[in-house]
Amino acid sequence: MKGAVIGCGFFAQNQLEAWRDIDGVEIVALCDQDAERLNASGSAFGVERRYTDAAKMFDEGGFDFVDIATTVGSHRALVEIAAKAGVHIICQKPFAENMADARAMVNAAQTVGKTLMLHENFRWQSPIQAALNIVKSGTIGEPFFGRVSFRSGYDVFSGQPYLAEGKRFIIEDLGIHILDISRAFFGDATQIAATTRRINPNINGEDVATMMLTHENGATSVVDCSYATQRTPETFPQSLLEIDGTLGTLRLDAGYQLTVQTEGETQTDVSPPLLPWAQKPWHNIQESVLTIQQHFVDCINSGRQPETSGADNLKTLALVEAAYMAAEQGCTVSLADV
Ligand code: NAD
Ligand code: 89V
Repeated sequence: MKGAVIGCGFFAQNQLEAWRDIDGVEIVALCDQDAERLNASGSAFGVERRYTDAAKMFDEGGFDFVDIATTVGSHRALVEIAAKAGVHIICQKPFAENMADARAMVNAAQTVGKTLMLHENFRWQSPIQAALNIVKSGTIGEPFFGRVSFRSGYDVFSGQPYLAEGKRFIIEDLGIHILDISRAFFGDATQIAATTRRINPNINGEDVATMMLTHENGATSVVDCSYATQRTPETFPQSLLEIDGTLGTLRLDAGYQLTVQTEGETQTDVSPPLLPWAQKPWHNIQESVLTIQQHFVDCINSGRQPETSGADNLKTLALVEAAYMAAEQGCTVSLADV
């Protein structure tokens, strides 16, 4: 399978490393508007075909899929051009700047019968997968309450300066992952309430968000996110879990410690492996990049839809939009209205 990557910035380096680890995949072309970044990645990963213009790269073709690793403002145009070129597509989160764009992107891929997967990797982190397997096995019975929590004081702005600039920050960039984890455990939501705060005076958007979701199956989940939390241990980038089920509870605590209490108690270290190209503390995220990209390849090869397909991710993006509406209006928002 031959691929092309658009966007050779901060996070794409992980995607390029992961592609190198996947059997049967070769990245044959790279694109970035910034020639310096393009050439740095081209040299580092030995990719000769390099473009500063995505349209030109698609005109010349010669690849089966494209991996779009640019920031959100370019996603719709790039997905549409990729669909027109008839290739399978991976697009980084956040999917789009609004629901109308995201729906148009899903339609574009469906019209040409190509796979569109969102690079929504947090649910693929191995500690989260370990917890999901236990919940799905029925060990703790029917889950009726959950808390998915991401609280940190880690400086994300030095690596990703654009995160300090936007009017929206934590729900759109990080909360989107944590809301998606909640969907993976409890299914789709019917309504959401939310509060937001900006604690860091040097950024434009909110850096604290607390959300409460009601799920179709009757479960309630609390999704809380903060980049203003100074505490020890610093848990970046761990998502912590507390899940109550009818037969017991599950907790994923700091340091990747997974505890299951039913009649007895078991504690397991579910720390992610440190891949040869990964660095702590990012290794948890980096491993999930490899896992989700492998999932994309497996889905294409077997004709399945990826778990985080474009159509699926519309529901995660709708939660983001609804959370902002709920926080602005001080009310509970029904997902049917988004
Ligand atoms: P970045 O700004 O470092 O890199 C983006 C690159 O895309 C830049 O080099 C830019 O020149 C290029 N680019 C933008 N528009 C383009 C276009 N139309 N054609 C060609 N090149 C174009 O950003 P980043 O931090 O790497 O983030 C990229 C995306 O990855 C964002 O959407 C971000 O939210 C996401 N991200 C995801 C995760 C994750 O765990 N899934 C982690 C970090 C970032
Ligand atoms: O995963 C992400 O989307 C990153 C970060 C962990 C910094 O929020 O942007």
